[in-house]
Amino acid sequence: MPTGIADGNVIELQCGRIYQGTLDLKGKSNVMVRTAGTCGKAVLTPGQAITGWTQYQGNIYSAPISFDAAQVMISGQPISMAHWPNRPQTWAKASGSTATSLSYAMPNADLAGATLIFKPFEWAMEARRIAAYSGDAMTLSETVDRTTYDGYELSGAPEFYVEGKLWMLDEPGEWAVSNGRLYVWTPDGQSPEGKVWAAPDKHGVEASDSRGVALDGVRVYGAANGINALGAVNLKVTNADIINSSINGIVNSGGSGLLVDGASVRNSRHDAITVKWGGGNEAIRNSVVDSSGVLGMPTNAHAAINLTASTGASIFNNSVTNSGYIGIRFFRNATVARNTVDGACLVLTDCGGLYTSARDKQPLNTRIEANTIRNVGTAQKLSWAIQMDDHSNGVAVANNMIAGNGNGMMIFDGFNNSITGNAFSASRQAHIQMAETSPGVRGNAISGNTFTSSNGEETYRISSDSGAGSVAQFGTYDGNAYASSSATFANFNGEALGFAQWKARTGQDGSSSFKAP
Ligand SMILES: [Ca+2]
Repeated sequence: MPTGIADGNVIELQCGRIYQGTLDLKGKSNVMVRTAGTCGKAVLTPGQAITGWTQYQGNIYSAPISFDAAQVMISGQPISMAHWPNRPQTWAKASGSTATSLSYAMPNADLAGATLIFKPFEWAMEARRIAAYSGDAMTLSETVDRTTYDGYELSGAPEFYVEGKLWMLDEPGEWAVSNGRLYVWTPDGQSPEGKVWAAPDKHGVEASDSRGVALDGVRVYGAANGINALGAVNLKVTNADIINSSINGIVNSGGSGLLVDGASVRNSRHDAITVKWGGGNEAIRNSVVDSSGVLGMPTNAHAAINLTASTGASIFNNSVTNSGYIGIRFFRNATVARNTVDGACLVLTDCGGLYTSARDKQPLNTRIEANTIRNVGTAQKLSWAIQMDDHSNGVAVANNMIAGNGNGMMIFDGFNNSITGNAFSASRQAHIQMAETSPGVRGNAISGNTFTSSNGEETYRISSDSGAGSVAQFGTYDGNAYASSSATFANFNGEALGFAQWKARTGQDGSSSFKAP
């Protein structure tokens, strides 16, 4: 692994070679790292092959390991840290909890140093380190990794599981470390010899607080964060593969000007590309983001591409598939265009394929255009291809293809948005939902869209805690082409309306068409 890199250096890595460790670019300026030659991307990894396996008991094998593993892969595919309970149960239900303890009569008292994962909400999971266990109560210490978890309080009787102890290794596809040995039960039950790669809790590239660092044509494999770049400005990641990250693929929280172009980010335990705070002027384009937040046991995720508070992002031409929670999250002055989001909300719910919100109620000035969004939360009530949450306003949603999702879109307490030229079909529950907690959904224009309803779904489901009089002021509807065989065209604050009733009730859709699908 190159060391002692100076500002302005160009680092050429040899093609096809594996560099073991963490590439340290912390605080550097204007460093370029690239692969030289055409024999394949140079590989950066903090991990290594593990050899010398002997049978421990049954299908469980063990081998010496010189570090505390954070991730274990068999033939390139991550397997799960040993956990209790196993699937399909997945979760146990606590008998009680306080802010620093959880009560449950566990099957084994060896829990000190293990990790508790619990579900404070349907849309979040939390982790705590277990310091001790006695009298049917776990004593909990710190929140695990604040960039990945949010620090929600423990209370009531939440669902939980525990992971990280050898006694929990009791089914195929689990691993554990104990007393300097790695224990594995491979998915096929065979000896792991020649197939195992394990990695410590270390990053592939450490580029925090750097300026103008560029990584081109490299492969980062089996790291904690593939590229850890907190506070980095103008980080460029081009033509790179970031595979099997035990935390996230690229982390640029607190930075700005991130460019990701032509990257492949696969198998990220939580998020693929995340700017959880700060940020600005990101360009994420032409990249493939697959399997974020879906590996192994259920875990927390924010979004496969997560730009929580960024202004000025452009997110173009990406493929975002198989996301545990949100596919792409963005904020103000953003353009989100020509992306495909296929399969999102696969682990958590109350979730969107695309997500934005405006808690400050200021205009988002954001465009969502020509994206294809499908298979988002197909079995859920609280899932939407496009979720415009908490006072979203000033958003143009144009020419998107929205098919086969739990719901097409949601505007929650939002106003002054335009929904134009989109094609909605095969929603499980409704194509467009709008809802408010107090009068505020106003000025939304829904025109020139096509809606196909062949599965009994409602075209509109709109409601207000303030009653039907407020619902009537949500927006305007015109020039739409509706094809519906559903018994209910619109759910108007709980009132089931056919198309003619909808027109009579609202005075809208005067120039829209309606037919059977
Ligand atoms: Ca287990």
